[in-house]
Amino acid sequence: MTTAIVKQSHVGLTGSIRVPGDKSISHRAVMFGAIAEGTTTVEGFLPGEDCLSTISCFQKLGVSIQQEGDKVTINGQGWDGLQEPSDILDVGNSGTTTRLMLGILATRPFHSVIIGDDSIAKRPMARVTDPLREMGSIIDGRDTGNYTPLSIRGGATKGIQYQSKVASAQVKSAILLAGLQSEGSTSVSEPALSRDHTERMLEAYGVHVKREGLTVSVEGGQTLKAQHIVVPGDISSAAFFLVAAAIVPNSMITIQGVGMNPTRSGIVDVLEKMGATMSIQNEKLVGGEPIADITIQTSELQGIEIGGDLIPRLIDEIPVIAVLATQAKGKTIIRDAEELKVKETNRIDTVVSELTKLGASIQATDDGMIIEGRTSLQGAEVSSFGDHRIGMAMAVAGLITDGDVEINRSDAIAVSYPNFFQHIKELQQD
Ligand code: SPQ
Repeated sequence: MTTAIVKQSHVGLTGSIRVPGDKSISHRAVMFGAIAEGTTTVEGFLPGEDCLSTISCFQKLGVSIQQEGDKVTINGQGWDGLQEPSDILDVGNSGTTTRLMLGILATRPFHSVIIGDDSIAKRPMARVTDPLREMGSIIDGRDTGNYTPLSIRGGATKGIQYQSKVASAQVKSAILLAGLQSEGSTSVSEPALSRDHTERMLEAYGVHVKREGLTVSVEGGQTLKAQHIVVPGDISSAAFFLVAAAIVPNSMITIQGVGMNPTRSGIVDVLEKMGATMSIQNEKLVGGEPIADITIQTSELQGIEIGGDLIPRLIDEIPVIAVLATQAKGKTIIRDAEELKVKETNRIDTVVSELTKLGASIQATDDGMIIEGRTSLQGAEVSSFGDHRIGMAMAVAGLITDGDVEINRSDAIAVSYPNFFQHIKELQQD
């Protein structure tokens, strides 16, 4: 077990960093390149463990992929270039790999078996396997196909009009990917808009995607053409440093080239609503995704209420928003966030248990949490429980605790941010 010790920062965080490439976009760049015709090149790819799992799965499916740091080359041979794997497809800790790959395999006429780590084995897959079975794919697994290991034999599938109960980009993407090689048209409607990287990137790969309000549809029989993809900085990774700079005294930092897709930028709205002093510069479009530089400094913060359609726009940032809320005056209420229970950990439980150990006034609710600020936090021994976002949220808290925070299982951070601790050091030295 790896343990990281984080000490209170006696200096403010200053300077400028560029966070690693967006995890959601990196996965999609590789997967779509693998089913496209021709050579796709990716720059700004996130070489985190989750995205490396995606590369390894598609290599096992017969696709030639070369990766060196943040550069990837994928020699796609179209949909038919995928071949029956002779080995199990191991997704590691990655929910995105599992669910999107299921959507791709749903129409491939061969057999595959998908496994992952202990955390993946607890994450519900019926939200994807049920609609894919409805389309005609043969899928089985533990609990009749709800949990890994999963086996899938794709085949002649038919399009569906699917009404999803959850706002989930993974559900939406899996069904749309299957729809691309199914008979007729396929549509997915969701209760609130989830991240739209699949829609944007499929369009970049030459696919016709129709969007109407909360419904996205595609026609069957579509192929993808190889592209050059530039991956923006991951706003979910930037969030840890935006919060750190807002709460560590005497800080002022700039994060360059951050993805500002409106379906992901809820953290910026929250910081603004809480009263953070921040500015956004150099806004531009890169490969169909908006990016910008964000400057933020130590701020006086107020508690707020967070819920409704804002939740899918910041779902992965809630662990670090909880840390932020401990330093805001008054109450912060997070509601409508039941989806937190089915992430790498039950993030309502893990956030509440670990922040309580640091002395936060925080209470779990059925669909979120209530945090009372402002509290002085104390050092303690905590765990990431194998969840990268819990590990990094604890490290950010450790920058302001009186006494050290010892984070067990800190190696989980490499899932999405391999150079996280290096970036903390750099901002402490500027
Ligand atoms: O890939 P994984 O493990 O599901 O990763 C997480 C994360 O915190 O990094 C969630 F645990 O992000 C998901 C996100 O919550 C990535 C994602 C995507 O790339 O499509 C979509 C969201 O999940 P969902 O279930 O709402 O679609």
